[in-house]
Amino acid sequence: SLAFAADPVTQRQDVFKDYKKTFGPMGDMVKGKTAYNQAEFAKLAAHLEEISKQPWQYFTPGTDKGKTEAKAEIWSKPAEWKKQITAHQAATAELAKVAATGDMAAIKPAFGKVGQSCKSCHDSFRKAD
Ligand code: ASC
Repeated sequence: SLAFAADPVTQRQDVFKDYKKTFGPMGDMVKGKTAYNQAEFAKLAAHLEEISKQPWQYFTPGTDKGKTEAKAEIWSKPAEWKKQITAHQAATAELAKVAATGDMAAIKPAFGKVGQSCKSCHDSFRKAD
C-alpha cells in the first residue's frame, strides 16, 4: 500500500467526525434548536445512511492499540459487534425513509432510535463516552 495512505484508525475516526457533522445539525432541528428544514434534514439523513456503512471496514485486526477508543471486545466478540452495526444501519435507513416524508411525528422517534443504537454500541465497544 502507499506510504501516504491514512492508517485505518484515522480513516474510521474521519468517518465518525462526519457523523458528528451530520447527526449534530439533525439533532438541533429535531430539538427545535434550529429551524426544521425538510430538504436539508432529508439530505443529512440520506448522508447518515451512507456513512453508517463505512467506518466498520477500518476496524482491522490489531487496531485496538494506540490513539483509539476501540475496545478489544470488537475483535473478541465480533458477532455481538456486527449485531450492533446491523441494528444501527437499520435505524439510519429507517430515519432516511421517514425524513423524506417530512413528518416530524415519525422523524423524532426514528432519530431517537439512531441515537440509541449509537449509545448501545458505545456502551459495549467504546472506551470513553
Ligand atoms: C450523538 C453522539 C453520540 C450519540 C449518542 C446518542 O450526538 O455523539 O454518540 O448522539 O450520544 O445517545
